[in-house]
Order: sequence, then C-alpha cells, then structure tokens
Amino acid sequence: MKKKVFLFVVFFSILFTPLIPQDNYNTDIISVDKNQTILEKLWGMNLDLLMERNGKIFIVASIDDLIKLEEKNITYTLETQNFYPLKQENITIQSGINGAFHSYKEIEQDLLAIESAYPNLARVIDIGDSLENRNIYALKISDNVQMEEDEARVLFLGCHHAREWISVEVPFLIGKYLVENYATNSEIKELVNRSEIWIIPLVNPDGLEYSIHFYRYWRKNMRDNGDGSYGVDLNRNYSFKWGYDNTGSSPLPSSGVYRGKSPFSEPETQAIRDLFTQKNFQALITYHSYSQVILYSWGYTKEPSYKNELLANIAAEMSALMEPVNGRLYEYGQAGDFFYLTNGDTTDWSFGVYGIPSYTIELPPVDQIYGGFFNAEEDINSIFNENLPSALYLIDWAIQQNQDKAKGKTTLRWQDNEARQSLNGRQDKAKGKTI
Ligand code: 0X9
Ligand code: CA
Ligand code: CA
Ligand code: ZN
Repeated sequence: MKKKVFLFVVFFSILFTPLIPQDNYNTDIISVDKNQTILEKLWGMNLDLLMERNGKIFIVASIDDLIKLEEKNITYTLETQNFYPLKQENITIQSGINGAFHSYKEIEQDLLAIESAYPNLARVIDIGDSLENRNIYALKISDNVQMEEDEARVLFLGCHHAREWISVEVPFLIGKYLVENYATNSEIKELVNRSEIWIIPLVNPDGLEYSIHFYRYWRKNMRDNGDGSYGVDLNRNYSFKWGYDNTGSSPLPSSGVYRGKSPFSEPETQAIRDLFTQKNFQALITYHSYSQVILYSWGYTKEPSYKNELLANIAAEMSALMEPVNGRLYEYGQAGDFFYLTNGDTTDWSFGVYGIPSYTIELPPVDQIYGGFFNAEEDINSIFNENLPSALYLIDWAIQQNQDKAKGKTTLRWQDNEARQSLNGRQDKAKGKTI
C-alpha cells in the first residue's frame, strides 16, 4: 500500500476512534508488522492507529479490537509495558512541538509573563508539585492581588486529562482576557475588583508532557502503579463517593478510569483539595473535552441533587450566553443522567462537600467526527470566545451571592431572570444523549 493510502487509513481511524468506549475502558498498545497483507486486513476495522515506527504500526486496542485481530489472524505484539514514562531529562523543551497549544514550560512562562505585566492584578502561586515534580500553578486575579480580601472566589480548572489540550487554553485565555481588558472595560474592571478569580490551567502537567512528547492519547497522570501500568485518572481520585461503584470508576490500575489506591492519593488532586481548605470558593468550572456540553452534579448517580434547579438554571444561563457567539449550542444536564456515571470527579466533590455550583464544561467538538481530542489551532480563539461569557456570568453570580450574603438576603439573582424561562426546552433535549 502506498504511503498516501496509509496516511488516509490513519486519518480516518483517528477521526472515527471512539473516545472512551463506554463499557470497556481498558486499552493496550500493540504493534503489528507493517506489510501489504496486514494493511489490507486493517482497513475498515476502525482501529485507533497511534503511529508508525521501525516498520511497525502501533495501535491503541481494546479487548474487542484484540479479539477482532485474532479472528483475522493478525499477529500482534503487546507493547503497553514499553510505553513507560519518559525520564524528565529526556524531554527537550521544544516550544513548537504542540504548536499553538501550551506545553508545561510554555504555560509557566506565559503565566509569569502575565504576573510581571500586571503585578497589581495577577499573581502566580505554586499550589503544589506533580508526581514528576512539576509545579502546579494557580493564577490569582483580583484588585489588590497581594491581599486577601472579603470577595467572591471563583475557580477555573483545566487539563485533568492529558490529551484534552484545549482545556488548558480556555482557562488560560480567560485569565489573560481579564487582565488585558481591566483598564479599558468597565464591566471587567468591576468583576475583577469585586472578586478573586483563580485559574489553574494545568492540573496534570506530567500527563500533558507525556501526551505532547510521546503518546497523544494519554489521559491519566503518570503514577507508576507498580504492576507495569501507569496512571491514575485524576477525575476519579477526589474523595466524594470515591469508588462508589465500579461503573463510575475502576479499581484496575490499567484502566483509563482507574481511581487510584485511595481518595486523594495523587499530589495533583491533593493540591486542589488543599487550596480549597484555604480559600472559600463560591463556584467552579472544570474544563474538559470533548462533547460541547455543560454538566453538573450528581455524576455518581442519576438521582437529582438537592440543588438541581439552581444548577440547571445557571447552566441554562451559561448555555444561552454561549450560543450566540459562534452559533454553537452547549447542551446541559446532570452529569450522571447525561453520558455515563462517574465517581470521584472534581465537581461531585466540590459540590458534595462545599455545596458550591460546580460545572464540567466539555469543550468542542461535539463529536469525534469533528476531530475528537484534536482541536485545530485555528479554533482555539473561537472556543475561548464562546466560553468567556459563561465564565463572566459565573463570576458575576458569585459576586451577587457574596453581596446577598452580606446583606442577609436569600433571593438568588437567577430567580429574577426571565431569560431562563425560554430555555426550559433545552434541558429535555440534552437528556438522553449518549457518548
Ligand atoms: O469522564 C470524565 O471524566 C469526563 N469526560 S472526559 O471525556 N473529558 O473524560 C466527564 C466528567 C463529568 N461527569 C460525568 N459525565 N458523570
Ligand atoms: Ca513547587
Ligand atoms: Ca481584591
Ligand atoms: Zn476530561
């Protein structure tokens, strides 16, 4: 087969690769010899082709894929063990390697640049170290940023999952936008003056580096599980209902949704937990990709939470503000009711323990047919643009909460808003969607 044809196969396999097979999270990396016969047999099998190296094709394969390969008499070699983490000293910092997306060093540099350009508004805080000793950075944005004031606090998180590169960019760009527009935009000035906005664009720096330099589809952190497998799913490692069942997370270290040995076993989730003990956040958004949806608790059960109406109403407002920007509709709904169950995720913990509105925003594309985890560099800005109004809305909501609390009021701002009435239809539409 000609190289072009092979690239074609790779391209379409990537396009049609299921993101996380719903009932089979386990994948292995295997290799098959690259020759005419095998290439022809592989055609149309919908495999997740990873790369070509030394005359072999590497494939990310589920158990079902392995069975299919065996049925077609294709011999393969298990390679998972060989995909151990790169030693840190072997990683060369090449800023261009993941293009316009940020690497660890690039986000570090750009956060520090924001801090030095806006010393009164922005402060970079190292909130903890990853397993491989990278810093987990938070960018705090507020007036009198060196002081701790009695202000609303909102948290934006990115990149729990290594391969979801766009989820670094959106919270980072929100922070950048706030400081750059502070002087000229009175609305932004007001929001920044009355709140503390905390941005942690890269919760999983080790995983991101591994995804950039070695294996694009990496999801978890880089924990050596001691059985030849690597990685804990950081979005299954929070303590609320941790390990509630084996559907919402897995006890198996090799699983893509491995929950870890114990709640908060990972330094990356510990860093978030510890920040919460110091700062009383009023709301949070954690960015993931892909699916183009807004999700809220519960994720561990289909039962609605005790604040379901509030969570749904804020989600409706956010969705309504996002759609006009580029015409992309973010459906919304209760996480556990929407795609699949999760336990030990960020939002069930922050909502379950602290009672604050907490959202998972799955950024575009809406479907793997439109690229899955591979967002075009050219789309970074439009995705940020449509996410900005929802972020500002949540900050504003938190400010109102703070103010109402101070005045002893109980009325919530969203209850006055008529816009949500027109949105009630959206929720039904959102339900029933499956990954
Ligand atoms: O599975 C996850 O952790 C999130 N999706 S992703 O494809 N980015 O991995 C979704 C978490 C939201 N919770 C539920 N859907 N229950
Ligand atoms: Ca450190
Ligand atoms: Ca302040
Ligand atoms: Zn994710």
